[in-house]
Order: sequence, then C-alpha cells, then structure tokens
Amino acid sequence: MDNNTQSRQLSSPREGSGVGSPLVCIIMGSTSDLPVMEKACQLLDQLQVPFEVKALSAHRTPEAVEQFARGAKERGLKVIIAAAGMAAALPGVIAASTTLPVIGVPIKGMLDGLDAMLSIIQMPPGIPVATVGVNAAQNAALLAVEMLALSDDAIAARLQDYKATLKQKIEKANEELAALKFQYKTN
Ligand code: RP5
Repeated sequence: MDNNTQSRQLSSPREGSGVGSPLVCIIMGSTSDLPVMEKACQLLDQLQVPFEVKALSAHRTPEAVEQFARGAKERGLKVIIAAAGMAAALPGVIAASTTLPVIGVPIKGMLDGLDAMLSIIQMPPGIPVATVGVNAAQNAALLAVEMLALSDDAIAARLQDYKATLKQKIEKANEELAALKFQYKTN
C-alpha cells in the first residue's frame, strides 16, 4: 500500500457512506495490487457506481474466497472485478462459485504479467472469466459499468458522457498536432 493510499484512508475513513449498496466488488489477491486497482476505484467513483474493495487470496485464504463468491449475488452485487498476479487463480476460483460475471485483471509482477494473464484467461469450458489486459484496471471498471448500464438508465447516461470525453480528447490531440510546425509536414 503506497503512502498516498494510506493517508487517504486515514484522512477520510467514512467516505462512501450513503451512496447505496455496492453493485461492484473489486477484489484483489494482495494489497500490493492496490496501486494498479486504484484506477478501477477512480473510474467507478467518477461514474457514481457504488462499489466495495476487498483483498482475498485464492491460495492464502481459499475458504474465504469461496464464502465470498457464494454469497456475492445474494448481497446484491452485480459484477465482480478480480485482480491477481503470478499464478493468478483468484478470478477463476471466484467464477467457479458464482453466476455473476467475473472480470479478471492480470497484475504485472513476474514475467511481465504474462504468467497472470495466461492463468486468468485460460479458463475451462463452463467457467468463463472476462479477461482484460495486464494492469488494465480502468478497462475492467468500464466493462463492469457497461454491464450495469444494460439495466440502469442513469448509469448508461453517465457512461455515454464519459465516452464522449474520450472523443473530445482525441479531437484536442489533433488540434495540438496540427499546430506542430515542421518543414516537410503537410497538415
Ligand atoms: C498474488 O501474488 C497477488 O495478487 C499479488 O499480485 C502477488 C504478490 O502478493 P504479495 O506477496 O505482494 O502479497 O496472489
């Protein structure tokens, strides 16, 4: 856990109260994954989607992982984002004990994250995990929001606004590139 994260937790322990029950759970194998997974937290915050964050490990706390997965749907969760590095069994083990959609985030640790990516993506038939890119926490959160938007018009509207900002970003980038001056540049 980095210093910024620790100080934020200490300074604002009651943030999040009154925003409703969590729709998304962000679960990670270790708090060493948090610097990456904070991007998912930020995106869900930005789009006003209630979420919870937990650390559980498929290898270190297997019983707790199964208990979490079995009770997740009953608690009102709609999507689970599970992040893990190395021999990343967490997303698959969760998917084995729930019918909720599970989005896996391979965390870059050893072997540039290829170990975690292959562990998460190669699930046996019948137990799917939707795998995003290595360290792609923001995309995992967006995918979760896209799932929620199918049945929630307010979330869908905020998602549409968010996507519009991506277009504006590229339009602005092209204005900046157009202003670059080179002798042989033609636009
Ligand atoms: C995985 O092992 C975790 O998801 C983490 O990416 C990695 C290392 O964990 P720590 O030793 O830092 O707790 O299970």
